[in-house]
Amino acid sequence: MVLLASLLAFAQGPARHVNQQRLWATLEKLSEFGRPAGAGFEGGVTRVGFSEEDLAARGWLMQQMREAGLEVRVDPAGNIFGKRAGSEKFPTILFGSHIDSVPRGGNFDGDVGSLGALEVMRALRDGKIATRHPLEIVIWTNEEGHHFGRGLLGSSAAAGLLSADVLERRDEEGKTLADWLRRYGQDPARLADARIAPGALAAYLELHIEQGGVLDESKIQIGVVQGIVGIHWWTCTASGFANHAGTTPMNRRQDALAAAARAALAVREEVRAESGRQVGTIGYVRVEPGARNIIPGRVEFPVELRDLDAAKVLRIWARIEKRFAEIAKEENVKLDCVPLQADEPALTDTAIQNDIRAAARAAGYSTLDLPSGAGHDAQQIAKLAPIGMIFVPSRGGISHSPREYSAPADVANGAEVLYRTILLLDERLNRKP
Ligand code: HGY
Ligand code: MN
Ligand code: MN
Repeated sequence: MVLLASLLAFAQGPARHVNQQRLWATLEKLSEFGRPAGAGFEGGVTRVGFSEEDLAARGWLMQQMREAGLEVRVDPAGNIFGKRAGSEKFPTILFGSHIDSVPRGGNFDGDVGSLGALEVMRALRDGKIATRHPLEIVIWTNEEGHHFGRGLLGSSAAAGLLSADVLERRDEEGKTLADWLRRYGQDPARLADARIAPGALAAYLELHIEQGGVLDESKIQIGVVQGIVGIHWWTCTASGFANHAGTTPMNRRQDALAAAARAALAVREEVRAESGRQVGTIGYVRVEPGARNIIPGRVEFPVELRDLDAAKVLRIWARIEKRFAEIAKEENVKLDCVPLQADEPALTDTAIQNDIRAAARAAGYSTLDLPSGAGHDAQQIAKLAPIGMIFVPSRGGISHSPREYSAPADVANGAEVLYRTILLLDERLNRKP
């Protein structure tokens, strides 16, 4: 009997330190903040940064962090931190993610890394584990950038990458970032104080769902992230002339939507014109005046380009701009684009990649090295400290959708690898030669 039990335990791999049930129950609880009416956990969530739902979720999470014995504080950018002391005066090992979502998103993007970090802190407390380095959780503000066209907002502030003018940028409701920060109880004038001092961090780790289908298809449990793509955003406006749809002959039109439609296809062609994994997207069009019997006079649309190579993105953009100028001339409209955000690609630290691989191996999980096509706060924190990212499988590779899903065991595996990687880092960093 004993032999059978130990054989079974061996087949299942070493026991986890983190608690799968507790972590999953916490994910389900968080999903209630922003859950669509009548839906269950699998119905997705709308909890965009700075919304009422986000505000309520933040309050609940801070309470959970306090109950886990952490010292909680909020910085002037609204980033939430929860600290656990170390035995030495060493820089902090920071880990976390975000809890804001895209509109009609899922309950895993950001939540897994945030609550996985909380579970690690709970497990360390349960096991009475002391570390040499102080450990700190972070929940970054407004990662998705639904408002103001500024994603990675909190981590950008922490890395000193925000220009002061972002405070006066208005969202679609006419509110400025300064207004929103006041709602978070912060003084916008102090935004620059959110900057984390150079040398304050020993390392930054982020656990996240893959948001692509590689791990799921290959049945691999843990992804070791090699690097995170750069993300460039522009806002473009096609300005034509709104006129009667029945009386304006086809050759006399200045149709802003026709120009925007051609622009969308030009973006796709230019992105596809080179080999590689670069991607380009036009995520919405706002058509004015927006009536069946009026020729569109004005159309706003964004262009987003991503790649691990920033030079490639700029090269593709230069070709797109040329195509837009040709389209504008042919359609007799104005087509102008202004840059909104450019977040650089970032490579993860190779020594931390090794730690993540070793942690996964020790826990009995398979691993695969892969790049991240999604943006993450880690790419901003790479300016301050060596970073590492742990991915877990996303079912069907679906994300930014209510159908986003990762299995409870996969989520717990990721948290276990986070737990073990933190302890490996605590061991390896700041050792005297
Ligand atoms: O848009 C993104 O890549 C992200 O999920 N923040
Ligand atoms: Mn996302
Ligand atoms: Mn995310």
